[in-house]
Amino acid sequence: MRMTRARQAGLLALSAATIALAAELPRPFGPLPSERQLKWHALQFYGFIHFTVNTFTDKEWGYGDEAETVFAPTAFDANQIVRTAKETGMRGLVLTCKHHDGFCLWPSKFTEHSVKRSPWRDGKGDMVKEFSDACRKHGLKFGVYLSPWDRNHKDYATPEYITYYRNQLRELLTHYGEIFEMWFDGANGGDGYYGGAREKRKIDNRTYYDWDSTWKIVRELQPDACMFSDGGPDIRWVGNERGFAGETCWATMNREGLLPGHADPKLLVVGQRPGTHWLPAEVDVSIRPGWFYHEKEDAKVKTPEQLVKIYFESVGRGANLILNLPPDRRGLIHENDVKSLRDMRSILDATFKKNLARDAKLSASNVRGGDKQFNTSKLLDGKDTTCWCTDDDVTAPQLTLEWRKPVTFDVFKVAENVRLGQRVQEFALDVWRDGAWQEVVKATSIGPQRLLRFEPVTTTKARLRITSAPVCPALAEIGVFKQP
Ligand code: FUL
Repeated sequence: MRMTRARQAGLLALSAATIALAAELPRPFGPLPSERQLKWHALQFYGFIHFTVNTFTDKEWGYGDEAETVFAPTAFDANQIVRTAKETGMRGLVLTCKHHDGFCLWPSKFTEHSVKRSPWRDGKGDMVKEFSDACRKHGLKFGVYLSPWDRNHKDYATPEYITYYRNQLRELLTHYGEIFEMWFDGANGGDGYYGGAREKRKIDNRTYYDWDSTWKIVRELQPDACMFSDGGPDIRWVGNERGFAGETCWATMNREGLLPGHADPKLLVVGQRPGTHWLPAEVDVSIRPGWFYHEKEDAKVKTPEQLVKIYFESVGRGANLILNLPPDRRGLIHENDVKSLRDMRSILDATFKKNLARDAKLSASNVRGGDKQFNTSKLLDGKDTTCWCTDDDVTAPQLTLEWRKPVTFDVFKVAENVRLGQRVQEFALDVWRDGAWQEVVKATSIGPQRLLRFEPVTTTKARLRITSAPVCPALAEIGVFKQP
């Protein structure tokens, strides 16, 4: 049978329309991550280095009157520190270039209160440079912390100090290569040395720092750097320093009015849905009780099991983890800390060595447009840019995993394609036991990665149920693991 020209054209147009329809990703939902935030999400786990005069005076917050000569590490080695971080899975380091006491780890042009006057490297050293060079050598990202509060500076609380602060910020953002994260601390404790005044100085931390202008400097000098503070603008504090994100943790938040030192910890830990901005949480916690090294805490280093728990409750809840490793008076990471970190790494490596989902047959209750570019194979392709997604009206789909022989597992991993927003509200995992489906675990919020731990189960079938979502889900990856 011969087709008329018109019919032929009609068919062609129809199939083109079907292809165009099927090839379309779902429309994004809610606030979306920026490119710089996406790069930051990919890091997941990195280190914090707290090092200054406090290490030598045995304090947590220096008053600002410390003599520069106290800063005297005897065997400082940035490579030992960076190697330790790298070996244990960290992908970057953020250094306290200046903590609240005002002492600078680099020879700033704008003050003498720095390594210039210390015996370290005969006053000719630049610790920020040694750290940033070592990070680059070992393939780690480098970030900086510059405390807004300065208990040493005579001008603190006047407009002159803001100029000083911004000058220092410019030094750090121009002389040390690419910066992945700029850490703005919200602490402003009041009293200090302040050039000898030894008094209490109060500022209004909503207006004093004029954050909008300060943030502009960072954008201009380091456009790819994510800025951290209580309220972003790129990354939010998680609201506690104990090492956990909320059991429900949205990567979104209402950002209006949030500033360093100005946000409600109870909201920060959970985030807000849908929120006005993509503002993911960073979990900051120290491997020891304090942020700085104290010999008396040598026996209080967190155990490998505690660190693994922190990992699951931060990275496993869609946040990033910044784990503090305080160098000791030698200028090295103490042996106890190194041991705990290595053992944590071994546990995590053994846990994630084999993804049992790879041995399973995957089937879904719906695949968007029946199109193979959105099918379940995308859940195991190791890419966070692809996804299994469903038709627009299918917001509660199911995914089944079937094994030929029984498998035992106690960790479930799921990730969303966050380029399309944080879509899923609630989900559950079931396993087939005694001839019926039984729920093992349920949770809210997925985001860039969700890890759930539970008592080991042995089964031949598992099922992920998306139980609530305002739009069709778009899942990037899944995983099924057994802890050692
Ligand atoms: C806090 C500071 O006051 C601590 O000393 C530490 O630097 C921590 C990371 O942030 O706000």
